[in-house]
Amino acid sequence: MRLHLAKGTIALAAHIALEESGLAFDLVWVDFATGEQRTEAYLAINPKGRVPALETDHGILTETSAMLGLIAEMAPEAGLMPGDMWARAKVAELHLFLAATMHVNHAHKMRGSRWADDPAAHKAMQAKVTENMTDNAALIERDYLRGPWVLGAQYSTADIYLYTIARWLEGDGVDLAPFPTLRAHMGAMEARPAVEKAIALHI
Ligand SMILES: N[C@@H](CCC(=O)N[C@@H](CS)C(=O)NCC(=O)O)C(=O)O
Repeated sequence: MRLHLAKGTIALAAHIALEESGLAFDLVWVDFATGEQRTEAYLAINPKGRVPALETDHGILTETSAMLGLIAEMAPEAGLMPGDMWARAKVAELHLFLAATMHVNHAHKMRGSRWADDPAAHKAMQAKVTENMTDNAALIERDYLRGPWVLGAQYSTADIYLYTIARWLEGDGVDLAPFPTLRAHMGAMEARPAVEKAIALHI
């Protein structure tokens, strides 16, 4: 498999999952500084002009949640997806919250032009980022993170996805002091060899 990725992005989640899986993969770095994600060559891989994109023997995937699910299924021995039906539903629930709500709230800081052309509107969107991300972190701390992992004792792709977005919180102005379980989760993630190996390439 081949993962197209950029530093500081959600593509870290698929990268960590690949490291955890033990599957063979290559990395292809996309240069955001030159706008490579919008070039014809990259749009032929991912017409959305975003990372990650995962090239597989079956075709190309362009959504993080789908990639995490595929990687977990391809490497069942890595134990990234619970066997229990309800636990899998809770993983899906958090994946969707992270993708559709929290990632979008974060994107209002740098990518306001997706939603408005008026610079004043961009400023107004940026002004909400800290508040929205703090609210999202509080919800996760209270309702999603059983500790030490999202599901309690069992590690899963939800932990990988959550960690990737949690890395953005301080930069978004969120004070992590009121979120001890989330802070412990980040520390536990960083103690995993696969995570350590992946994040070393994202500094
Ligand atoms: N729903 C997609 C979102 C992907 C996404 O928004 N990626 C951002 C980086 S975090 C991107 O590539 N942005 C480039 C741009 O907007 O030009 C996923 O979860 O994989």
